[in-house]
Amino acid sequence: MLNPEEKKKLEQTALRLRYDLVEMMGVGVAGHLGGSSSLAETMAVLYFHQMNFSADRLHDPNRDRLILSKGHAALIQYAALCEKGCFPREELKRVKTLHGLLQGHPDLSVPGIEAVTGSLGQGLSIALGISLALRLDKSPARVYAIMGDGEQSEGQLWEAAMAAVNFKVDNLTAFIDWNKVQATGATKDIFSISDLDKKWSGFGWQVIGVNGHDSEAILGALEEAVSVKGKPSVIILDTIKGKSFSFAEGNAAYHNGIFTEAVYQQALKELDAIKARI
Ligand SMILES: Cc1ncc(C[n+]2csc(CCOP(=O)(O)OP(=O)(O)O)c2C)c(N)n1
Repeated sequence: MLNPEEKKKLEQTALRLRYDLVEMMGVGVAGHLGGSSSLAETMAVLYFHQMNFSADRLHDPNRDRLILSKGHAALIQYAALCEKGCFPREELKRVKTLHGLLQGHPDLSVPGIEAVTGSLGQGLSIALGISLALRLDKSPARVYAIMGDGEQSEGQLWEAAMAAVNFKVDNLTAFIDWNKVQATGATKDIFSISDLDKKWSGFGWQVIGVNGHDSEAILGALEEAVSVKGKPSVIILDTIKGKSFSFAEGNAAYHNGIFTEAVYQQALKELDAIKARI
């Protein structure tokens, strides 16, 4: 569990990641704000507390791996990797430009990125393959995979879900960012997938539900996941798409939205208000 100082630090880290998101969004260019901001606390907990991951040991065979299966939310992973010192801050401003390091979806040329993702449904299979390889190597490393709730309609991930149970993989923890909105509207209206928890437990996974904006709760879920032996765990993060930006919360328009100058300024103002409180 976290002491008050650690908890505050993680909240401040999540806030810093959201400032980075605003910097990368800039003005007049589309960016995936919504599904990035819903993951700020999870990224803060994983990269800044949980994972054995360091910018100066990117090729350590025993590093923990994070696969962002919902690769369109790359901005939040770029923010975390930048804050970890994997590349210079100037790259944030060059995001999605022709000669920039950081493209619209995760790519292996970015220090700290472990897999190319963006075609939804594939990340869990990749994470499972890595988990099996690490087990063969008797490595203590753990693998984390983050999926979206809209992504749950992709068939391939259910094949990986069955395989992970078949192979009794317990060094793999998956997340579902249950933010209830996908690209063009509410997930339930586009491809309704009820009882996610029962589906995953029916497939044999340990299922843990948690408030995805509470760092301490996320950490508690991770501790539970690590303690489960002989099967994989999935943490269902109850989140708000666009969290911390009032105009974007629950709003599909900011799945891949564009900031005007006024909205950009409002985004900064809203983060400044949070900063004053924590
Ligand atoms: C195979 C595939 N089909 C369609 C898309 C286009 N697409 C990008 S994001 C998205 C919605 C994803 O929703 P969700 O998984 O809920 O992500 P989040 O809301 O967390 O951003 C879609 C359909 C894609 N990237 N890959």
